[in-house]
Amino acid sequence: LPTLAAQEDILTARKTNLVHPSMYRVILLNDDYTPMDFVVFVLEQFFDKSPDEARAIMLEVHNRGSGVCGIFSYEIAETKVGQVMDLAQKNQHPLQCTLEKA
Ligand code: NFA
Repeated sequence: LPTLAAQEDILTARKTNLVHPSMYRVILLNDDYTPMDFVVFVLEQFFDKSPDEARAIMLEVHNRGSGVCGIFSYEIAETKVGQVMDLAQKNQHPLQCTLEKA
């Protein structure tokens, strides 16, 4: 039978090999031209926010300059940034969306 110390070493080795994915905040930035309703639509459509949540985040961005849409793994965060930037460009709005490590 392995000693208690040896069993703990095995458990430690297993835990050490579990790499948690880094998480990233998706951030919306304020501008003077993008319509408020467009920002609310983006938050409902791409970030699964309720109408009230979406309006609160939109107003936070409008009043404070930026706001957090959600926190995701890198791949999901990058996909959401792309979706927001694509829709903004298609509608000729200057809305900016970016990520930052959480
Ligand atoms: N500041 C924009 C306006 O007054 C609204 C806005 C909110 C834009 C959040 C970008 C992000 N029309």
